[in-house]
Amino acid sequence: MDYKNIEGFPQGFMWGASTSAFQIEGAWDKDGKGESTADRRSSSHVHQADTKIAMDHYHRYKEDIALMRELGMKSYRFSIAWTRIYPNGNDAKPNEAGLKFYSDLIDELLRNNIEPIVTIYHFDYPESLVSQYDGWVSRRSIDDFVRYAKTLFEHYGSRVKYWLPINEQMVMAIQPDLLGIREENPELLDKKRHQANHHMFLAIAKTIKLLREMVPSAKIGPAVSYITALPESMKAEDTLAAEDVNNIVSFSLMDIHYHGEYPKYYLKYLAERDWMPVMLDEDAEILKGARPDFLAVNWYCTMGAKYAPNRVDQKRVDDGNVQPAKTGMIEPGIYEIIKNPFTDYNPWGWNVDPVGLRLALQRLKQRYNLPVMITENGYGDYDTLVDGKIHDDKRVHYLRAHIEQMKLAINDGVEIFSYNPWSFIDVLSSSNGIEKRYGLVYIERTDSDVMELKRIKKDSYHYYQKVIASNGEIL
Ligand code: BGP
Repeated sequence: MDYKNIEGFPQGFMWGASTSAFQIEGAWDKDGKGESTADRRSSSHVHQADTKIAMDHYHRYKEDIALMRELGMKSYRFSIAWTRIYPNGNDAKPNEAGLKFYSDLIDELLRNNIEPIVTIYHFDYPESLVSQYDGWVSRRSIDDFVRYAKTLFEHYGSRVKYWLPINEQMVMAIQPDLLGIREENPELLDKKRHQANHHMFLAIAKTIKLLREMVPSAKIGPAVSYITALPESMKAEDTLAAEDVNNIVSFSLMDIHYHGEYPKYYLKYLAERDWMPVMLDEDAEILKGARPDFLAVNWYCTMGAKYAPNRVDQKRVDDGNVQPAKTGMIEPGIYEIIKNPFTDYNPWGWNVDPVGLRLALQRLKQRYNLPVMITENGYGDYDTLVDGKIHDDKRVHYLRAHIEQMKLAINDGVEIFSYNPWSFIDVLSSSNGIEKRYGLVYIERTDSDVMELKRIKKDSYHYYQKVIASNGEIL
């Protein structure tokens, strides 16, 4: 629907930006830090930058926060590396140096009037827990996660209001190498990844209840990879296929958190494939009554879907990338992901479809009616330095178009209270090293050469600065 009168962003709207620990910090084994699955995974990508130095944010966080302040950021969404706090994931005592690093970081943000939004765990699971007991596959993982979260609430609970327990749990269940699950047998791998997913649901529910006891004024919500699939045609079976993608990949997770139980369609999906995890009697009680305060959504693009008949010669196909539903991916009997001919694509096959964001936000309102913060949204591209500048016009276009649609969604009645595009500075992409850049700030380095790691403001930085200064009036 078009509007004649458009109301603006609410006062106090939190304009921010996002990063995660392993993608920017570097100092991967400094001051007692242990190895994470993200460290190991990145060093296996031989021609890509790894987590060892990354963007050296660990040593340059003050310089980075000064840039945030100059940009006008009101919030900053970052993650804590579990292996800085507990190098082995479950050590007898936390690592004081790790605690101090994040304490200093939070203080520096607050001094600069930037609200910290903290992801407790973003793709960087302690390797030691994988060796000790197969990580999330074991039920022991639940208590270790909750104990780690408790340590964070004890140390930072009085200073951090917004918490996100686990980033994109469903993506990790679809790409289980992110969880450190290394299993050759495909049937066993499927069992393990769904068992791990169930344990993450329980861990999040317990963490939400714990935060309510320890810091009643704090707010917590899951950080979800939110996919919006659109049907290829007007055939009802294609619409159903697109809805199935949305349900299986995104809404199942939000449904479980919101209702405190697995929805029937998801139970059927798991049971029919023989992927049902082991659930104990007590699990129903654990899941109940842990409704989040808000939804934190990572939303990038739409994708096309059509019905894929269940033929014997068809197998589940994906390309091993982190994005959970890529063109060509098939779930026989459910859907096939197809290219959308109406939209532009970035060089990695992610499309630009801003109206899809408005649709996605409307659906959240209809289904959950919870406040929403956007914790990721951004454009990955090869950026080239020309005369010391980055003219990232496509990223500026992407941001403008998505902010416009977010504004319309607010007019539609969706309660959105924070926007944190991905990413503040260039980060290591989860699968594509540093060549796939997202930042508002360029980091001068390549995959093979660390260079000086100079911070250079891109055109998108200057654009977003004006957006923030006008509270979204100048787009
Ligand atoms: C999300 C992750 C981020 C980030 C982003 C872009 O799934 O939460 O960590 O990596 O996607 O993905 P990529 O780096 O693969 O381009």
